[in-house]
Amino acid sequence: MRIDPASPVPKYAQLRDLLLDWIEETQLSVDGAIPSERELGVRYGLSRMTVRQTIDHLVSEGKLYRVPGKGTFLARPKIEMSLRMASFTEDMRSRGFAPGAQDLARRVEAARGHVARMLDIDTGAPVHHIERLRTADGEPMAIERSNIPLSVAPGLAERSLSGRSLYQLLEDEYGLILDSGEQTIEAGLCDPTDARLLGLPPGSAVLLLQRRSFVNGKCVELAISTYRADRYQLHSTLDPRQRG
Ligand code: 16G
Repeated sequence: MRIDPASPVPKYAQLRDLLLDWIEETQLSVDGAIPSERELGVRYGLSRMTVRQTIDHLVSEGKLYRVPGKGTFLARPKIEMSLRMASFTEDMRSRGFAPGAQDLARRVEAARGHVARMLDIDTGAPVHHIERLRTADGEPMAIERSNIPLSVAPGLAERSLSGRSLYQLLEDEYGLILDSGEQTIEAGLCDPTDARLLGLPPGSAVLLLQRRSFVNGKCVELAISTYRADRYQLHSTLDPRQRG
């Protein structure tokens, strides 16, 4: 395959496709090196600047990473975001990662505006606010900010969550088995505080998730979470029976 100078597709975009094909065909392993910018320029008859533009795009998409002075390498594949009711702990375990949680903040506060509306409780009603940095094999993946009405889990503030699953605790200690949920996912940019916690440059792309979980129609958790967009992707199966 060659670069087509007559194509309306810019050369850097053609090289992107060629490079991705090459990675697939050679079954390049994770952390495997791609050819140097000079080699790619010679191989495809492209200027160094065009090659750099292609690599820059693939790096910002999280497909490749650079090591200064060493070269450019294939990044790990992204994790498919679970669209099930699973807890972070279950999700990570099912993928072979060790789940972790670092407490960032825990307090009981009066529900206001959006939180009260989403939990369907009175303004001013007390809620547990729990902020945790979630890790997989020790690597920061997400920041989860959960709001749980005090009335559904009294005494939760005194229970340690370190090394423990929140969903498991709700089930074991309060008999709360989540039976339905809804979730919205949107793109966002990471603020400096979250960026530092997640080990990302400020302003990096993130996925913003809002999840409501229910037991018998009652909302027991509103979680507003920030997930690393360089480590997660969404995947869904498409059911043709649902057309129209
Ligand atoms: C999931 C949930 C979160 C919940 C957490 C409990 C999102 C998008 N999803 O990550 O709402 O608090 O699981 O995990 O935030 P745990 O049981 O491992 O503590």
